Amino acid sequence: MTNPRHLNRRALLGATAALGAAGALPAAFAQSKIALRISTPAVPDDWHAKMWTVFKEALDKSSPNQFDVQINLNASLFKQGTEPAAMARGNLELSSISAFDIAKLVPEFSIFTAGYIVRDPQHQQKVFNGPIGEDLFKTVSEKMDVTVLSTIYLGTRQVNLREARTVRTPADLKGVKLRMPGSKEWLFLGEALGATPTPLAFGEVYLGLKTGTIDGQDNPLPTVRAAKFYEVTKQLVLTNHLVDGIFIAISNKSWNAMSAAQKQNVRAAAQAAAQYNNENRIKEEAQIVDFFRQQGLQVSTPDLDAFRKAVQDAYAKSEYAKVWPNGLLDRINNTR
Ligand code: KDO
Repeated sequence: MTNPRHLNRRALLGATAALGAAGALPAAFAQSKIALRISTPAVPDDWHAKMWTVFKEALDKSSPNQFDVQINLNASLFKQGTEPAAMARGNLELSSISAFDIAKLVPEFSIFTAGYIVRDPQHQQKVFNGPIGEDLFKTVSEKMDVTVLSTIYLGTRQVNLREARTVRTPADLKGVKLRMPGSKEWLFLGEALGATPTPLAFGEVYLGLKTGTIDGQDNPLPTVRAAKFYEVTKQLVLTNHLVDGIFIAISNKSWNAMSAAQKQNVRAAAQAAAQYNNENRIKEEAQIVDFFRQQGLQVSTPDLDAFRKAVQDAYAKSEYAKVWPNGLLDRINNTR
């Protein structure tokens, strides 16, 4: 009988000799692939998690054997909100960063953390894919050492409560412990909505709702479905308070080391991912409310003028608005 160990060794020696004769190692063996580590808190079933597979497939097709795309979901590589620092230090190549992350280092970007400014997903894409985005992303690159590649529509944020209550105006959210992600920019938004904001990482929200350490949370409806928050809440209040965006960004260290052709392919892959996410999310948002009703949730619409006025007033009076460049709000409003 042939000893399989010998066979394997012989086969391996033969293969090595053949490679030597050919004079070059295939790229996969030559350790020349550029590692692109991605970290995101997104849950697997959300569109901004699935979009990374679109990114990877697009890049594998346009640049075969050049990139090793590693997708890490559920904040398994870096904690939510720590990705920009990890990218600046060169410990992470790619992530989707929020306006709130950016506002910490580029204060004027806080205009996009304010409620009721961006009107809808189309408005958002026009703002960020036009001159306003171009200017701001230049500053982001200078101050954060990351390059923004595309704008992802995360969805329109709504209030989601553990126990049903009547909510017509922000005053009706008084005392409600509303979970927000953990930064002062996020907490301010919760406060502007009339609630008592409570910081918590995204990965801890389900349990917080289940056990009652928080009374509610805010997120876009596709995320409420994908993260299964509907299992532990009883009401959706359709406040439409933030047309939210995240931005696919790559560390400048990695970006600057790429050839022009590689840069073009990476950017195209990020744009394909954005298109996939944006189309699917917009389609889902248009018909998702029925799903929640079927799950037994109450879905209510508050006095939107009252919410808009309270939130806009809170921002206008805040320290944030003081650093918004003159004319930026008008330029955003006039983008059509
Ligand atoms: C959240 O923590 O509520 C949030 O929606 C904030 C976003 O900026 C983004 O980090 C998102 O979570 C995660 O990608 C999970 O969907």
